[in-house]
Amino acid sequence: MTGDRAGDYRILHEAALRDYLAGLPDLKALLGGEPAAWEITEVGDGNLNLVFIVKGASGGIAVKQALPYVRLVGESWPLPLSRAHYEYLALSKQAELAPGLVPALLHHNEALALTVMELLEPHIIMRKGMVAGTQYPRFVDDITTFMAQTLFFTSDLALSAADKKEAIAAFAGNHALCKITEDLIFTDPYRIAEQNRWTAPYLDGLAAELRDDMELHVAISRLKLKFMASPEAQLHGDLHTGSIMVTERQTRVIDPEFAFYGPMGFDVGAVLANLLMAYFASAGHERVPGERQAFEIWVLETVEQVWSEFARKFLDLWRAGAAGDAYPASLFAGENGATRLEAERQAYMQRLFADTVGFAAAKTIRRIFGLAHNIDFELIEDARKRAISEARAVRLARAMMVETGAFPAITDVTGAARKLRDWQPELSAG
Ligand code: SR1
Ligand code: MG
Repeated sequence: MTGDRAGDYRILHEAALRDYLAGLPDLKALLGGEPAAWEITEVGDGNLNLVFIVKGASGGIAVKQALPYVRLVGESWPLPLSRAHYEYLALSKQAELAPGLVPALLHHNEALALTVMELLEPHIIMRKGMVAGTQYPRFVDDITTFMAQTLFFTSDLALSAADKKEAIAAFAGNHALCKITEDLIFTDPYRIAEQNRWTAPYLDGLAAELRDDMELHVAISRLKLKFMASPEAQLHGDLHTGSIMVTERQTRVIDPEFAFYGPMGFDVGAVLANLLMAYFASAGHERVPGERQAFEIWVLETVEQVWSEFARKFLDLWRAGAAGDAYPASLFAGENGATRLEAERQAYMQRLFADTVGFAAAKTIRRIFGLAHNIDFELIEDARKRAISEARAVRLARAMMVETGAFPAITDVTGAARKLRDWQPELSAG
């Protein structure tokens, strides 16, 4: 890590980036050839940062630089550069706990809010692949290893109380990013907010219903409080399919700039929500009825396996001997203790599943009525078709959030999704 003086920040566009990288011997050697010949392309399509791909005669790298504002909106929405520090911190921990599932870190400059990483090639953003109807056979095993390892080993089940509190403190300053989530996911979609948008006019009625739905307002507020006040583990914090790069044989989790200590169900729910949205969007991408059936079957199987494999791996880690200060072994001695501890583990997972279902619902509704949408739905050109897919997703999400107890198992979620696949919602006039 390079800890240049604060105040040295400047946005590095192509020429400045070339000069900067040319001054770093290791990266210069990795890229190879003359710096003047390096190919530099800005490829950032996320909401916040600049991302460059740099290719030289012998290799390539990815360079991410935080902007002092939200890229999606512009300079009117300032955002602290410190998020690059938290991203680096999170990525370093994830690399230690889930080796091979995040990009290798090659360089970090605190003052420039800039990180250089391994170039992931030929990986693509998973969301793009799913829009195209591609199945990813490695995904379940990789993402469940990533989540089980990063969540378990940063929780009180694995850490001493002192280490856990130090870790919470290390991320506490990332509150501006948490505030984005608190506003955009847990508040704005349920009230009139300038930056909300939806597929109008078809979803105008549904948007108005959301604003009057007091059961939903209670449910989302409970989830918001859980998000704000439950530092269970180090979260990725934005674990959607746009934060995952894949090939059919590899999975890499990127972009943990929203990392903080929060409720585990927020990460697991993010993965499930984005798979479910890909499922509902799929009908809108069909050119011929039924042509994406195999993909849709795979998506729902994946939803089921993501939960079941995550739960299995998490429990295996716990049973293998948790060294954390929670559930002291001395209180669970003997056969009776072992039985009670196992029952407690099952209850823990049931509670985590309920959180996951609620957060998955919140993650779905924000992508349909809030500021930041996803290409799963946005690339459905026919607005009426898009609204139908979105309304199906919202119907499931509302039930998951308000009647969470009606979804005690992951198959209850996939069963309900399957039933909504061809449901015809009433749309507002258009
Ligand atoms: C203003 S940032 C909007 C969204 O982009 C990120 O990917 C997060 O999901 C955030 O909520
Ligand atoms: Mg991101």
